[in-house]
Amino acid sequence: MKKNKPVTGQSQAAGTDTLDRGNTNPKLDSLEQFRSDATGQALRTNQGVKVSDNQNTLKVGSRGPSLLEDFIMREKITHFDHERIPERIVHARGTGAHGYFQTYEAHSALTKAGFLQDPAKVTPVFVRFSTVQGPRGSGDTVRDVRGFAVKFFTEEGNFDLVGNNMPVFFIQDAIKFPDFVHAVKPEPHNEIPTGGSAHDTFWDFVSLVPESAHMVIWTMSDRAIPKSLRAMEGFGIHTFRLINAEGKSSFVKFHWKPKQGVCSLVWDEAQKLAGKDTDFHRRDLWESIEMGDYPEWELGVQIIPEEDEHKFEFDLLDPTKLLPEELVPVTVLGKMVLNRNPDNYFAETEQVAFCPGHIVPGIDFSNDPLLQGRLFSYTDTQISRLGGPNFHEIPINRPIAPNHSGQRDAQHRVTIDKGRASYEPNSIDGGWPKETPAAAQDGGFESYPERIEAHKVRERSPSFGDHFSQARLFFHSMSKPEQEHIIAAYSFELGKVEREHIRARQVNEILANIDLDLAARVAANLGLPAPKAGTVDTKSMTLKASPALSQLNLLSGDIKTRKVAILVADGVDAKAIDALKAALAAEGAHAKVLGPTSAPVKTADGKSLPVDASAEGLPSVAFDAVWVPGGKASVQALSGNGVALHFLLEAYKHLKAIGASTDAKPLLDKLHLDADAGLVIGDDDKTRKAFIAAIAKHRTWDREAKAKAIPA
Ligand code: HDE
Repeated sequence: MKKNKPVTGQSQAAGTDTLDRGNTNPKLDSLEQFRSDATGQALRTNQGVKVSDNQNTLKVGSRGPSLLEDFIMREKITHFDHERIPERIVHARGTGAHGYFQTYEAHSALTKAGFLQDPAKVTPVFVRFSTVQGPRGSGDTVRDVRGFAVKFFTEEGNFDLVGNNMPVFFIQDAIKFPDFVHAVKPEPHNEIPTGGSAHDTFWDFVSLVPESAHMVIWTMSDRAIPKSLRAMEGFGIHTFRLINAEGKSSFVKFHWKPKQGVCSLVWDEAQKLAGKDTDFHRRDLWESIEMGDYPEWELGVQIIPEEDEHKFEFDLLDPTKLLPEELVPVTVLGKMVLNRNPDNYFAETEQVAFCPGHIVPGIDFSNDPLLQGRLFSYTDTQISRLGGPNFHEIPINRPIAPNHSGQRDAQHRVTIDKGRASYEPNSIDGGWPKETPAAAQDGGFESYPERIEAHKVRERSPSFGDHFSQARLFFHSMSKPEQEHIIAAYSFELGKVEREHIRARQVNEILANIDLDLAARVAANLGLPAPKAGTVDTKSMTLKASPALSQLNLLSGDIKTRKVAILVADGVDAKAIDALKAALAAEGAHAKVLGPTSAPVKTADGKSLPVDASAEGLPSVAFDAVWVPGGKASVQALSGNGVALHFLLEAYKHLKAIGASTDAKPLLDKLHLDADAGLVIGDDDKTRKAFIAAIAKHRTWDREAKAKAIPA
């Protein structure tokens, strides 16, 4: 009988991952029992039977019909047929990483939560970043909110901080969430657009729901096109409570502050990346961790003493409002480092199940009506997404704290519970497991005994009634370039809206109430009549601008982990490359040499220089900056190379730092690119320093007006 397969019977070592990923974290060790390594193992069925032929179905003769009795083929195909699970209703596209959290000191005055007491304690975490609108396979760089969900595996149970990269939300009450999500998701008749909000149903809804005004202006800002997941702030959004051992409660707002600084893509770059590298953000996170450039955030809180609950010009329970950092600064509690990529996307990133209701003693909820609804939704959705109520037993979701309860059975139960009593109280199993009084050492969870006296009503608090003053604060806190980007984003998105009455309503009833100039600029771009001043009587906040909201104030100031392209061709001056590489490496940045093809080039002194990729394979949008080294022949070759010319023009258009050796000036002249604060020419240390300083500034904003004339 003829078989189309290699008859080795040996284990295949090829493809074995030998990377040391620093497996030092207790949660990961607890996952070890679930990992499966097939190295050196025979191929078997799920029932453990060794397979001798994985190439051919059992047939009646080599050309005959297949036999139903082929249990090996049937088991394999049946399993395959059920490989997918429903994707998340929202936040379907995500990427995850393992890491740890460490508190800087004991925060016992604020909370009794154990993981915030001892700086020596390392709490494992798993983080999942996501976009909201698009399906699992959609692009990373679309204009959207980003999810920022962190699972802390604390010794007292799991604490999930399920936040976003923006500090407010579209709606005030959970009952509006399905309406909002139906509006933002692709239109139901043709499932367009994938991943974005530039369509009629979204703008129809938000123009009819003024409480969305503040969040929508955030999504029209650069925050909705982050440069990387590492360069995002994170926010818990809702007000929470922290409670200390004496039972004293403080209101808090959670913040994640990235050590990498906060910065964004420019719109043209974001759109191109969505096609050229759909995986841009997940690739960046993955590669940074593999290279040992571990991303780091500080966890902080704005603390509001209980007695100050009503001190502000807005309601702390209203999730469409932020608490300006100028009014209450962020107190830093500790740091989170992401240092390990998952072994398996599905098992970990897809199956992780977050829930804002997962809290530990020392943390509690506020009455924010959006948060209250979320406490129900997340567990409910996991039941259909993960196939039943036992999703807490999936390895990535298991707490490191022991978990014994009377909960039993249901689909996919993994735990083999011993004993006979699955009820409490019992006298058969010695009464175990038993309650732990809240007052005991390491006591049981106790809700904050807030006193409430009120009527049972369906109504919105009048204190939630101002929808525009914080949107205005946000717009007025932006730098000039950031304001221009917001105007351009509204114009782009509304320009895609087919129904004119929706465009006009957003301009006249929403934007005009935020800022008349903003509304007038957008109206002009859409060809609508100039809007009249807004009619809603909104008091402005006393605070006129919040510098903490402008990303221009949030850069890291260094160039660590930034990526620089070096464009070369035959005849390049190798010494210039070495000098630049050394200067960049000293600052923690990474350089890649790009040739006309992936083949090595010849240097001016006749040596062979390997390249990292071709300029076509790694386009300028994959980099933060570009340098053209000297070597007249190399520069001449690049001058006749369309890909290299486009590379430089595009980097210029995207306001990136550009550096060139003196030899390369004719190339820049050919493209009419003049020196500016971000475009430096020279061969000495001073030029390299100026190049590095330009990268640290992230973009050359002064170039923006000129760059608009460059073809996209
Ligand atoms: Fe979510 N949200 N959400 N959300 N959300 C989900 O849970 C929901 C809201 C957020 O990486 C779902 O497991 C309701 C605010 C993140 O796995 C679902 C309401 C914030 C993630 C759900 C909100 C978020 C989700 C979909 C209004 C920022 C991804 C699948 C009451 C503070 C977590 C799932 C991950 C996911 C419901 C509003 C953040 C359907 C009902 C506000 C980061 O349960």
